[in-house]
Amino acid sequence: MQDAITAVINSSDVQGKYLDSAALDKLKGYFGTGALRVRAATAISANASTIVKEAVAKALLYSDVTRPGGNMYTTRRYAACIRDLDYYLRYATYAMLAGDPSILDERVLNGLKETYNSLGVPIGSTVQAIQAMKAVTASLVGEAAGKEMGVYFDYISSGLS
Ligand SMILES: CCC1=C(C)/C(=C/C2=NC(=C\c3[nH]c(/C=C4\NC(=O)[C@H](C)[C@H]4CC)c(C)c3CCC(=O)O)/C(CCC(=O)O)=C2C)NC1=O
Repeated sequence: MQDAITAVINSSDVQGKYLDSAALDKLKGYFGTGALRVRAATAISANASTIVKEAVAKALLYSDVTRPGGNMYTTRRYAACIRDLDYYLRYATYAMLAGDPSILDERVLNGLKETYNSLGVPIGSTVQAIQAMKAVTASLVGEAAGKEMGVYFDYISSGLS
């Protein structure tokens, strides 16, 4: 896993140089949003189950996936779906705190699309639910932090697509 700081330092180190002004600006931007990131993570962790529940209500309930024959039908599969959304929310929050998406590649997206395809989990509906979490989260944490979280929800969505 990388974060915004190690990413900037590694790329200077590869060139054997001190941080140049572009690298320092990146760090300044990251440090400047530190309090915002921590505040957002606090609000998200306190409201995680509500965020997931509202996203499910917006994107999945009363659609084909919850009807008999749908991939969320039966409590076991419904629970697996909720658990997956909770993973996406938690890992997007980690990535937002780190300011870097690498944790998503390593711990969430690696092999996920293949698993979903082999189990018949519909990727389109999953992406709709992730996008609904993005909207619900933004309304909870406000515009600036919502935009930052949106980067990582979008990263998961495009990694699945
Ligand atoms: C932390 C990283 C991580 C991820 C991301 C993860 C995902 C993940 N989701 C799975 C299943 C599943 N995922 C879903 C999800 C859905 N079905 C729908 O129709 C909805 C659209 C959607 C929810 C948005 C369902 C229903 C299953 C069970 C499928 C089955 O067993 O038939 C499985 C197969 C094994 C299992 O059932 O536990 C994995 C590995 N596991 C992990 O360890």
